[in-house]
Amino acid sequence: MPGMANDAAHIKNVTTPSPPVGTLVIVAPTGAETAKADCPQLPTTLAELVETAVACEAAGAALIHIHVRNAQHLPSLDPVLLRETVQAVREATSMVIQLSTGGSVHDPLEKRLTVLDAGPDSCSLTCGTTNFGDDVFLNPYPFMAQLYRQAQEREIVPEFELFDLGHVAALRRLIDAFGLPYGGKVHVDFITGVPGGMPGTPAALLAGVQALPAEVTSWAATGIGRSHLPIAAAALASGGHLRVGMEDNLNFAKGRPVQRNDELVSRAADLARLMQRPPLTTEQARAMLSVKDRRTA
Ligand code: KMH
Ligand code: ZN
Repeated sequence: MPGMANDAAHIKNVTTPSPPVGTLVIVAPTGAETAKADCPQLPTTLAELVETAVACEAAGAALIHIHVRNAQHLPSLDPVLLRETVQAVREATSMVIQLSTGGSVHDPLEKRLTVLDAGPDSCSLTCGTTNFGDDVFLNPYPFMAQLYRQAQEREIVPEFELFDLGHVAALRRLIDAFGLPYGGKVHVDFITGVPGGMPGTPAALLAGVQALPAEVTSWAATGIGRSHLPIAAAALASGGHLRVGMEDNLNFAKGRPVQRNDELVSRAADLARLMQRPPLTTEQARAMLSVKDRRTA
């Protein structure tokens, strides 16, 4: 090319920002919405959950987002079950353990705050009320503020769950009011495709990403149901991390139900490797999120 000083210089792109070197793969294996009777392979017992956690860690997941079920396989915020679960998963894996404070749409706000008593490394913190199918997932600002403060005091790293664009503004308000979360990092997760929340499209995801406060240090995304793969691809292409799991998606492909959570983790890990952003190890994930090491406590 005329005027080109060095033959290869024109293919050395120095104007594109480098993406994060690795990919945090989060697994959400159970959730609160699917009935065991409808999906017997859903991990609902402690033994099933621990087996799932071990398999997902081996497949590349570094953070597990946990909803606990009781002996009847129903969603539960029982403090004993929560403590036993945290302890068992902590003994069996090195994954960052995140407890859901969202629970099910039927859980009262006061009870959702008590989840922190179980001593997780991380907790979900949804940044606003959302229509959730025919139900309402309630997250009024005073509840969010209380959860934010309590997580700071207990040195638990929140993952800010954003179901809608307005949730980005609520995150801004929380940071302005209370400063940075414990550890100084701000990690968010876009949950797209919930009927009532932001659509599970790359365009909606990228609108959210562009609106994020400057304090955000990492973001992940998941798409519910059939938006699972497009959102994973869009997140990887845009510098985001991934959440997968049966909480969000019960079909591996059309007509092919998910049998095990680690199938979804393996596919996400493969995609991440293909995009030159291999799955983060649990130690890398702990450093990225600045979680407190509770493993020897
Ligand atoms: N089960 C949903 C109503 C969270 O874990 O924090 C709420 C949810 C979010 O799953
Ligand atoms: Zn959840």
